[in-house]
Amino acid sequence: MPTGNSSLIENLEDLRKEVFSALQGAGDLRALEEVRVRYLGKKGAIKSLQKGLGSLTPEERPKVGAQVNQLHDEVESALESKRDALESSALEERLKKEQIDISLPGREDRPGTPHPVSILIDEISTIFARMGYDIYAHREIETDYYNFEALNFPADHPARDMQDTFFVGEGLLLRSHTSNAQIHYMEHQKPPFKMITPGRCYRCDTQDATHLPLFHQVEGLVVAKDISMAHLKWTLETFLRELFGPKTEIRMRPSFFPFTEPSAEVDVWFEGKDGEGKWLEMLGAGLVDPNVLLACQIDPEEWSGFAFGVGVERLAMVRYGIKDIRMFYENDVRVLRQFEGQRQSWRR
Ligand code: 2NM
Repeated sequence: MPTGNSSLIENLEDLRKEVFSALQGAGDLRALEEVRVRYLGKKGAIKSLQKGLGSLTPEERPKVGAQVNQLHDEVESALESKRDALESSALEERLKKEQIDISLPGREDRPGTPHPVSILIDEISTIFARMGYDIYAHREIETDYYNFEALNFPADHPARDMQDTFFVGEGLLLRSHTSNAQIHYMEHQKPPFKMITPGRCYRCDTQDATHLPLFHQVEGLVVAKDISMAHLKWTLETFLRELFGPKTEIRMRPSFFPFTEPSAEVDVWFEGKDGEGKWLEMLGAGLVDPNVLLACQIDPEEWSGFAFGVGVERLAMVRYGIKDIRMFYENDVRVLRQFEGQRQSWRR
């Protein structure tokens, strides 16, 4: 550093120019910080000057000292205002970049719709509730006793086969029908009674257009005095006319189920669009076998009953014209959204 008052002052002038041009050139906060360290930092040029004041004569020291300090303060405040300017332009840029285009269309609020199987279970439950039936649900994981034995399925019945039922270990299986719920119900309820039981069932079927390993049933059971096939037929006709319209015709054909005697298949007459109609098999039904009542401590000499069962997916396929049962569970919203609020033509 040159000694002597005038050259030091000249040096100060050069330094001032240098600092201010560096400040001007700082394009962002990082560059500005570098400038600050270079001139005001511990080893910076202005700090070194302040330290060098000690080598001046006592006469020079106050005057030069004042000028160095003044330069220090000027640079400090210039730095500060430059920092403010850089910060606010950075903020402005960010706000511009993150601006929300309020002219864009909003995201639509699309709540789900009830599944067609749920719609049908609700409708069926409503129809039977209005006729005074209890709506009762029970377990899906069941013992052999409640799924087969109490229902009069013989030990060698094909429905008990590995092919037909999912065994889940420890003597438990996934129920193959909802009838287990009716055994539980009868163990706690004294006749007379009317009940239906909706729910999930499982069969070890290979999937195709009409079979899935999981499906839904609604089964009904009435136990009272002197129940006959006439009560059964009237009940199913009334139910199916509520569901499919007042002109609905049904017919019953003899059949076989282990838990009923006699047993029947119930067909419904459907008019096609082309004027051609056909009978479609919709339900199974019959008078409750005395062995089933006995298993539940109900005296078959005193009480009699009818029972029926219907596949909900099958009903929904007929009602909505769906040709493949798998469409119910592929979760394609274009399929599933069609049914909500769809009114049947005979309903007011
Ligand atoms: C059907 C067909 C015929 C039925 C029988 C019983 C019970 F518990 F009373 F024994 N529940 N469900 C039954 C009878 C079910 O489904 C096609």
